[in-house]
Amino acid sequence: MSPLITRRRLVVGGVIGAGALLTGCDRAIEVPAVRKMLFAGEDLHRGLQRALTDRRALAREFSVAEMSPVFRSNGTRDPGTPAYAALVAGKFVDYRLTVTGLVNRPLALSLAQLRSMPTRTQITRHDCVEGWSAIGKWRGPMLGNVLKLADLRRDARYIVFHCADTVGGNPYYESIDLIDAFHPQTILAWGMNDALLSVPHGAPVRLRVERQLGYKHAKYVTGIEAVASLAGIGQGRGGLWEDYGYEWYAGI
Ligand SMILES: Nc1nc2c(c(=O)[nH]1)N[C@H]1C(S)=C(S)[C@@H](COP(=O)(O)O)O[C@H]1N2
Ligand SMILES: [Mo]
Repeated sequence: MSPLITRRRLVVGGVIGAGALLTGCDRAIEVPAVRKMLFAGEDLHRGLQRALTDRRALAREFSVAEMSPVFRSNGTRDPGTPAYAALVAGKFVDYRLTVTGLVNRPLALSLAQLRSMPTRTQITRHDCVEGWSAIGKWRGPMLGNVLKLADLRRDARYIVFHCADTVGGNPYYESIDLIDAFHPQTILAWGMNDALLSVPHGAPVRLRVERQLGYKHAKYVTGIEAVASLAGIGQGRGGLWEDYGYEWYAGI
């Protein structure tokens, strides 16, 4: 069974719970009517969650003593492309993080520039949809400060993260709205557990968006794009895993 099918089954289970549709319904999500119903549930869930919790509230932070002795890596552990291998060989001196789209001042930031910005350090729990969690320490500039530097335009509504790796032949990408983008714990982490971010965890820069599930935390970020709509990027659902059926809003 491919990992995509496994994940798809998880999503169906997660959205509709232990209902009659749950048995042998890998393909149910392909049926337009079922798909519509599943994602109507998502809208309801999103609305309820918005009503019940403040999206600007901070995620819980932990003490050094609570950090996980082992923080596993998941998904891509090395993009493995010649371009990425060259960046690793050069210790990321040639890496540039581009900030493009609906900004008045497009940027191409080096790792040194990102590391010279004021940083936030936070010890948080990462929750993967596959059912594991780990507590780690992350360090990097707030995404909001990078967006201010780029002078985000008023018509921007979403921030898209383009990554150096592919999964199943498709480029990994993710997106968040401006509430999450300007949340104080949303950072572009270049440090993890008091060291530079390692290749398995997304070197040189990965997103930490602490009020969201693991797959939203894009690793190997090479480009940040401000957009008014998610249509036209990938399959248009806001992320690689979302294009396979995961929820775009994965708030925790
Ligand atoms: N570019 C990219 N980002 C990614 C992934 C990936 O495969 N590629 N996997 C996601 C998933 S499902 C999880 S749980 C976390 C895992 O982060 P870690 O490897 O640092 O534990 O990264 C997320 N970000
Ligand atoms: Mo995950």
